[in-house]
Amino acid sequence: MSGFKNRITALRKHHEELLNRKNEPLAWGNGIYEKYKNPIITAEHTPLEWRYDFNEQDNPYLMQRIMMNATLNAGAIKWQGKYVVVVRVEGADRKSFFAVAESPNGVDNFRFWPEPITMPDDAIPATNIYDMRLTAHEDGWIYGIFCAERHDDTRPGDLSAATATAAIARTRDLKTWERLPDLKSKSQQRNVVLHPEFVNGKYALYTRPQDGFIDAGSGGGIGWALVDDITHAEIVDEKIINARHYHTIMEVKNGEGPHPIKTPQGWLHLAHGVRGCASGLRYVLYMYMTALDDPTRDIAQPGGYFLVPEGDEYIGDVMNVAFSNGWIADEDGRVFIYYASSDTRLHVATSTIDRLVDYCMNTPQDGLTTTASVETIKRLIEKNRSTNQE
Ligand code: M1P
Repeated sequence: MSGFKNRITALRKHHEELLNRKNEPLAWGNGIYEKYKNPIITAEHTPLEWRYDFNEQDNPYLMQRIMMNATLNAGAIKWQGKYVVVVRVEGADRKSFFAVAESPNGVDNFRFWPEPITMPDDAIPATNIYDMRLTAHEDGWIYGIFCAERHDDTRPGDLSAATATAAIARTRDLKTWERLPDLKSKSQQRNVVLHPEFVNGKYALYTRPQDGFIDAGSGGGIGWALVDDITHAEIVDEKIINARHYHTIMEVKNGEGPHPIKTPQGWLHLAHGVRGCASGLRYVLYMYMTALDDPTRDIAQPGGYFLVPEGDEYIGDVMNVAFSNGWIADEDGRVFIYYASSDTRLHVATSTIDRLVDYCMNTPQDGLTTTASVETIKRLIEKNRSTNQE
């Protein structure tokens, strides 16, 4: 065998070892969920055929012809018995695209399907697309809502000026996608998510109105809007259902994660909150619950964060970021939470519906002042004094 062929064999062996690597939960978590030893999908998990030209004449040095930079913010769905994620893959050229990867167990052995998704364009093509939320809606379609980013042509001299719009597509097989017109909204929108059920006979959207491409500004928080026709979706009335507050983990921005999970006690929501600090923005995950009969009515808001970057998760393209737009609630009550760290790689944390509802219902709310926090801690200490712990 030629040296070139030997090198390909070694490359494929190395890649297979990575893809087949077993994952295991980390010991000593917080009791709410388990994090895992390894990220589930990294740029190195992308198929070799996407990166190498295997023709010896054309690529005698066996170079990567196309490099992949990151695999992050994935939508998720249980599909034909498999745990399926629609990953935001970012190439070395900074363009993100969507690609499907599946696993037999939700925590390891993720493999990409052979080709990335070919997503049709809207009337005005986007420069970049990312962060798909998947919703198997009761109308029978699987929807993907994602951010479409375009240059802000009202600022021709500024090459960093961009606009964020919610793009909508739907599919029946995760392979062929029908693009619907982008969401019409007075403000820019990112982190828009489709609720899985009709509400008053209408499609319901979680929104995130924002003043600019980065700045949520006067947007107020996570919003809610009903839409008559998803094939020509337009926000007419929008109300804030999960507001931001001063000196909290979501002081600067927040955004709905995946669509909420329906439980007997209410809708279970996962979201991200952003605050500023000397080293930049810090993105963490938090949870809240809303009423079954009115998904806009808050019934539980545990204080503080639910999940943050830890250890190696702090390091990456955009430091200090935990972000999630996908989770899977299994038939047996297990929940697989897919989150990305520092805009670089994808992880899983596992829990159960019961644990997450318990977390939401029994974690003290944020009292919004130090005094209130200390009183909350003292109440727990007092409770423990009167509890026999043997
Ligand atoms: O870089 C962190 C995240 O920033 C954006 O989220 P948000 O709109 O809430 O600020 C998104 O670009 C997201 O993809 C990214 O992970």
